[in-house]
Amino acid sequence: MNTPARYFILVLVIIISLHYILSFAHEEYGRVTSISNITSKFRQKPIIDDLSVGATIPDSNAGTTTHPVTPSTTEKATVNPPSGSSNSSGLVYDRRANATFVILARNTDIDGAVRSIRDIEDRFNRKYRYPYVFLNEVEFDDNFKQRISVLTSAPVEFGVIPHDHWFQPDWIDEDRAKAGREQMEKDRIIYGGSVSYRNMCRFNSGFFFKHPLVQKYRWYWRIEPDVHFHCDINFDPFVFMEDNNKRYAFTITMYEYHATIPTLWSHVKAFTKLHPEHIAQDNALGFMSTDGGDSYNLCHFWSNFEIADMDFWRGPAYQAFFEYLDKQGGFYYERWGDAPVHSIGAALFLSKNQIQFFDEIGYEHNPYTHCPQNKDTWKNSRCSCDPKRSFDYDGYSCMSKWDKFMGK
Ligand SMILES: Nc1nc2c(ncn2[C@@H]2O[C@H](COP(=O)(O)OP(=O)(O)O)[C@@H](O)[C@H]2O)c(=O)[nH]1
Ligand SMILES: [Mg+2]
Repeated sequence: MNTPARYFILVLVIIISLHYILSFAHEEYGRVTSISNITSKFRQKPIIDDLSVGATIPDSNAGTTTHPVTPSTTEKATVNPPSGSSNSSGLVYDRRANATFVILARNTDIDGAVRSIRDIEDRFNRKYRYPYVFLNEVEFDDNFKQRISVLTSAPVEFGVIPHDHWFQPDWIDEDRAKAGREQMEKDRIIYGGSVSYRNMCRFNSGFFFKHPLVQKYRWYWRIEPDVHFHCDINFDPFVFMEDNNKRYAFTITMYEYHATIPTLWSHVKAFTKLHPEHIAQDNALGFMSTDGGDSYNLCHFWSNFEIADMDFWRGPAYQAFFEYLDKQGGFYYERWGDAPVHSIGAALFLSKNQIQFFDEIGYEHNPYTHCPQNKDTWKNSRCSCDPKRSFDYDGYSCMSKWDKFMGK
């Protein structure tokens, strides 16, 4: 062996010996320089592989859009496994939106709430770990809190709704409200005789986004007890909406019962006359009215599923709209639902391209299911629903009207 080769081997032996001495002497040095740690650097970035490199999700408004995963106002993820129940797959995002799930529920809704959270965790949130906020007009009991908390390692908060955000206001004429309820019961209108259902509709229309526990969030995904998510959701709908200037998203659209909102549209028209400044350019009014806004065709987005921007509800246009409608008393004298109120607000104050239909999200709320119509989505997302039985083109659905309106 020549002299340079001898020196080389000597230096190598010294380096290897030093490495072993340091590894035994300093635990941290040993961990950082372990083979498994070094190779993991090359294996990392499990980030939604199929999206971060420009995979596409179909956009009902604009054909096919690339889903960009670029940093903006969103939070950087800490890709630390959760303590305790860490899973092997870990998290799959590199950024998140400022978003939360919001679930309004009663203590008696616990079994249904468990089923919904199991579904959304399995199909989406175990990989994203967005927080949950549960709201109720009374305290959630310990059983409710415990049974929900074991289902997720995401943060979960339970809140009580402020009295005035829930209960029928004093200025409502109770005799008139009662007469309205009795009439609706006689007419066999669903929830026609219920005051609590009316409280719920008014709360969802104008107050949930003001709750102290949701103040810190911009985006929300509404979930109800006993709903089902039938497909893997392999992208982050919040980030998609943020990146594509969307502010309201739905999966099912249908007709409202006219008997629950007999005077709503006349109040909407009065409001638009008073406040034309709030009406958006290129709005979606044409989806709901084919005579320039004179009459309402009863189409609305089914609000038990919603992903939307709370800053839109908190903004001046929707705030003025809600306050105007609330003063008319129709949440109690009639039975105005949060679905038509949100939908009409979105249609008037957003541009139509800010409203997103998520074909990709297989969703069921009894008795209707939306099942992805795109074959690749259905297959790649391992959907458990039957696309042939999707509600989209049922006679009671407004989907074909939406497609036509959006020029699809
Ligand atoms: N805390 C509370 N939640 C309610 C009440 N009524 C309805 N909800 C919730 O409001 C949502 C809509 O109610 P639901 O009974 O599902 O109405 P539907 O979907 O229109 O048939 C669900 O999340 C319910 O759990 C109530 O009186 N108190
Ligand atoms: Mg429901």
